[in-house]
Amino acid sequence: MKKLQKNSKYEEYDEDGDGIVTDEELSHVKEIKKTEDELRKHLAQLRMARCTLISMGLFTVAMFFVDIERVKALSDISNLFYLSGAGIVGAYMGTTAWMSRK
Ligand SMILES: [Ca+2]
Repeated sequence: MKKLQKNSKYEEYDEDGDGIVTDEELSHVKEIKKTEDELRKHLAQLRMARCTLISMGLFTVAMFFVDIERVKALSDISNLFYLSGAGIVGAYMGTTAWMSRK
């Protein structure tokens, strides 16, 4: 019987832990990798949406402590900031809802 080398990177594919990587277990590898990739991607998007929401909140709070003159001068930029931030969060929520439909 063939065995895997010690500490082989393919050891994780032995799903039932009997020390033998069967053909059936190997056939699951592709699926596992795909799911892991999707999870990583989803986590990155979640972080991005979270950071955007938090920074929008912080920006709003910061506006209360800034002179009204400066707020007026920055109004064009802050409008863009809010719109693009809402776009990112909205796109995240939309794609998440659409993906989980499957
Ligand atoms: Ca096994």
